[in-house]
Amino acid sequence: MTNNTGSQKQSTACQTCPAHNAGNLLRLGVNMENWDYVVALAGNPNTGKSTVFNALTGLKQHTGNWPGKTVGRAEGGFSFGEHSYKLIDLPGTYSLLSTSFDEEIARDFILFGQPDVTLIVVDATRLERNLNLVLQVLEITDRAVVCLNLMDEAERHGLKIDDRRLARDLGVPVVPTAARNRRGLDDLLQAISDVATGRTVCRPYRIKNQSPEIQNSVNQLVTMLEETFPDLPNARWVAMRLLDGDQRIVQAIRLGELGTLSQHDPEAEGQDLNLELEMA
Ligand SMILES: Nc1nc2c(ncn2[C@@H]2O[C@H](COP(=O)(O)OP(=O)(O)OP(=O)(O)O)[C@@H](O)[C@H]2O)c(=O)[nH]1
Ligand SMILES: [Mg+2]
Repeated sequence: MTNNTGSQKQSTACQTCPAHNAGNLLRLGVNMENWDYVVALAGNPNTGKSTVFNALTGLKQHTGNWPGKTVGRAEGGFSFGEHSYKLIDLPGTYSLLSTSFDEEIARDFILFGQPDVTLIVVDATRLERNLNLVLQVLEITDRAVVCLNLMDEAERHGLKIDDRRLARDLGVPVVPTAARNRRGLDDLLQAISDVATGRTVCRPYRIKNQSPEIQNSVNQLVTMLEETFPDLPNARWVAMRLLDGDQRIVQAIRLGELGTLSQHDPEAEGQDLNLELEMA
């Protein structure tokens, strides 16, 4: 992850200006006809995604263990600095290779919804398990922020996490938060804004040890996929899934619906069922 020199100067100079503060956050609720950037909330179940969503949009997406569990996609808006953002709350998912219905909604949006920034909310007390999804998301996007949530719980358990080292190793910003107490949210907003505007350029960690045979097969498939689905954002990932025999992806290709997997109809699928639209 790097900051280019000009913007580094700018961001130092900005430290004292009002645009740098969470005070500059404007919660827009559902009033978001125009937005500059789309931010998707990804993460394992129960890591605090909806808590972050509520804090930033002012909406009241239910939180907590079942029945607070998010079952569909919810959308809300906020503005920060000079830009407005559409935030998409998604059901929790352990993996982008999942097949349960809940997890498919999240997976399809993260993969094919083309968010400008993917905000991955992780449980700081279960970092190792949560990093599985982080690494998968970093395989498919250059623009991600890790929200290291439940830091209050981690501290209570005496856990110390070197978040700077983690950011260096992952190649994307890592922001420690305790979203329920709104701790760290100003830094989180700044990191989202920096990645969205390109002020921060991520260098995500990618797994490199592929054999030449696999690389060759992937390249051949990528060429064919790009010819058939010119708007596909993740042809390389789709090629890997095909080689792995992912039936959901095979079926989507057969039906010609690969590019539209993210466009679920919220009403038809009972999404937003647990979203109360009044402001907090
Ligand atoms: N202690 C503590 N609790 C938190 C924090 N953030 C969220 N929680 C709590 O964790 C529980 C789960 O939060 P949610 O926001 O519903 O989590 P989620 O990721 O949206 O869950 P799913 O939609 O089921 O994936 C709730 O009881 C929250 O109040 C935090 O930073 N610290
Ligand atoms: Mg949720």
